[in-house]
Amino acid sequence: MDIENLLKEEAKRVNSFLKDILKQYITYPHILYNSMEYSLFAGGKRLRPILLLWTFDMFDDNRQPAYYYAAALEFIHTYSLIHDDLPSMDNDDFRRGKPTNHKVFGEAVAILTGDALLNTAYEIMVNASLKYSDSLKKHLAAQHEIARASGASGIIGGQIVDILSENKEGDSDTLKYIHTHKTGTLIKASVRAGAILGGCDEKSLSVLDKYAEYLGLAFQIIDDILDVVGDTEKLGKTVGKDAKTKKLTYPSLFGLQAARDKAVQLTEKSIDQLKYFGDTANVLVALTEYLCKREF
Ligand code: GRG
Repeated sequence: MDIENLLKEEAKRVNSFLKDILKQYITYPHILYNSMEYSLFAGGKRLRPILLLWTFDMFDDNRQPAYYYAAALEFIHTYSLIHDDLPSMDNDDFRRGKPTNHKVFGEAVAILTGDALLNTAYEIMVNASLKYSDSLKKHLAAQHEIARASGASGIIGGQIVDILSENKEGDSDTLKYIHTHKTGTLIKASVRAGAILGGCDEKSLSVLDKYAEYLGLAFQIIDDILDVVGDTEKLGKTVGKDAKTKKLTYPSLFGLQAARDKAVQLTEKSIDQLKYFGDTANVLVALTEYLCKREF
């Protein structure tokens, strides 16, 4: 299977949907539209939308409703990146290979752009549930997954603990909290929301839960490793920042080799879960293998 090409094609479809939907929700003020567009189309991998769509595909063939949720996830993810890069947070100059949003539009517009992306995501999802009101329960359940993952007990909780752990002696429980909340929670919500919208049964959902938990952890550990050994140009963001700000990461707590071993082990465990679905999960297996092969 040519997974790189499949991902490219899928990202193109997601991008085209994102472009259309952005115009439907905002045209004025121009600076806000330009700023939202700038960060949305600065070159993300579209991992969360693709996870949602490919999980959805395992249970349903009519993708149209799922695209709205895929877009909402990317809006929320992009907002979190813009806010994470702000001077009061990680103070980053580069993201997705381009100057960060506040470097281009200024801090006030960057904050408001994040707010606008977050709120528009909910507008998109609520409108989707009104459009497909015969499946209202599935839509509300999917929205609940995404809202929970984006909220206090999701990425925001993870971000707070992450910030408060800088320059401190860390421990593995705190590290696990940061990883599962800052990163894992939105990845898990992407998989769960896709499965729920597709109408999956309880057993499948609990298998996918485990799959996504292992995947989310592996993904963040690899991201931490790449911050040590990666290439700024290839990654599109400044590497070496975690060490500079004394962040609590898997390599800083356990060393690089242990981090590599853990990432491989978690990837294998996540792929094991997918065996339950047989060939239906082939693309998800290929995607999971591919993510682990990001150069580390
Ligand atoms: C609520 C402000 C706020 C933050 C929440 C998500 C988050 C916490 C911060 C963003 C920064 C960060 C390093 C998060 C960890 C998750 C992660 C590895 C994000 C990068 O995701 P990719 O690799 O990025 O999917 P692209 O650019 O490809 O979309």
